[in-house]
Amino acid sequence: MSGEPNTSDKERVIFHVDLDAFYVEAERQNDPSLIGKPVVIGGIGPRGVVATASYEARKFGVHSAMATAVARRLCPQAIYLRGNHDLYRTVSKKFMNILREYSPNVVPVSVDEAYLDMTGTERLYGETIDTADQIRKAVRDQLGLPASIGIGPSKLVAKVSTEHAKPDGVFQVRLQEAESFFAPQPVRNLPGIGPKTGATLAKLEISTLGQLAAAPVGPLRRALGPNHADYVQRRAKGIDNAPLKERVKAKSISAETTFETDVSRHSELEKVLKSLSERVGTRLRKSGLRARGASIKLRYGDFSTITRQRTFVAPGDGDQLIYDTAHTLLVTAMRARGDAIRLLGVSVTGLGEQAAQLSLLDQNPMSDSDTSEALDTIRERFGSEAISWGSV
Ligand code: TTP
Ligand code: MG
Repeated sequence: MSGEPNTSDKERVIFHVDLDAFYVEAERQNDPSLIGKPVVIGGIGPRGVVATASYEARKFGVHSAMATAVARRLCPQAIYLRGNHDLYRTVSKKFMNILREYSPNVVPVSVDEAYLDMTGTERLYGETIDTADQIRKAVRDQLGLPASIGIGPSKLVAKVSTEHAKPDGVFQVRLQEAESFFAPQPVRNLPGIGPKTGATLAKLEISTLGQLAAAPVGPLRRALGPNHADYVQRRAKGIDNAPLKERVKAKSISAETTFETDVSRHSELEKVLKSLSERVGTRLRKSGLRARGASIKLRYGDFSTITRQRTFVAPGDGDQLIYDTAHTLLVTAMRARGDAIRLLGVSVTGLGEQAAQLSLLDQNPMSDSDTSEALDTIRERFGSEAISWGSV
């Protein structure tokens, strides 16, 4: 272990629970003929993207964020489905409720994953690994879904452990093992290291977490900035003292972009507005929440900034709903002031879990949120930094 002390005296026991091939397994509950077969869920149109694939299909190289057209070439025998987002949301709620029976401290982080603080529960449930198996059994018995659990002294180590537990297993890493568990792993396995940081580290000839942990701090700070460098280096050693509940749940989700040169052409602004709406929609759906409204932010060439907000007819999470609302706001704002725009932003507001209060409008089986779902993965993969709007 490194010389850095852990701030708490007692080793924490954190579970990271994540359902296996969630959308596929949820579909299999409705249609058992899908069991054991390669199944791919995502957009099935020409520009469709894979949301997830069953483990049978993953053997052929199919994965999230891949173009469905490529998946079809790799695994033509798979069954291709568009998916049903309302079903996943309902199942997700039941899943979280099962977890809450095992710990008062459950923090959902996406539709199919949550952290549980299980510190000090040994006397209650017995061995830690056995408790994890009890939870997996409860999820399997009540929902028919396979879950994997990573156990660690922190959220970070628990989350990385889950990847080693999958599919349908448990994997535990103790505090004193964390650094050596991380050392041989590629830097991209560390949550928070995306393609951009990965590429920067590659230039410094850092490819594993062990190399990152041992790297001289000077060049690392110059490349990543001092705060980020120190942060990732600490995490590369498996050190993470973050509390389970780090911050209050986001009240809004936003995306914005600054143009290289100010833009006044309507068609160009619409194009960017569409992409921003899709980015926000992706993150919203992955969070499992719905929004009550959307807002836009405009900054003009003289740096004056305005925001405009509008409430939806009913809570929703679809790209089209977000875009249409943002577009109306943009058109109105541009009518009032037609100056060139330096920055454009979109956000969704009033986030909450409104699945139980679906309005009639929302019950269209081919809802906007279903179609948007399929496009989510690619956007997540490439992130906002990957997109340069200057050339749109
Ligand atoms: P994940 O937990 O990342 O993936 P998974 O549950 O399908 O497979 P596993 O955990 O066993 O690796 O995501 C949960 C669901 O979220 C997934 O079933 C589909 C959806 N999803 C997207 O829509 N876009 C994405 O980019 C990813 C990664 C997931
Ligand atoms: Mg999962």
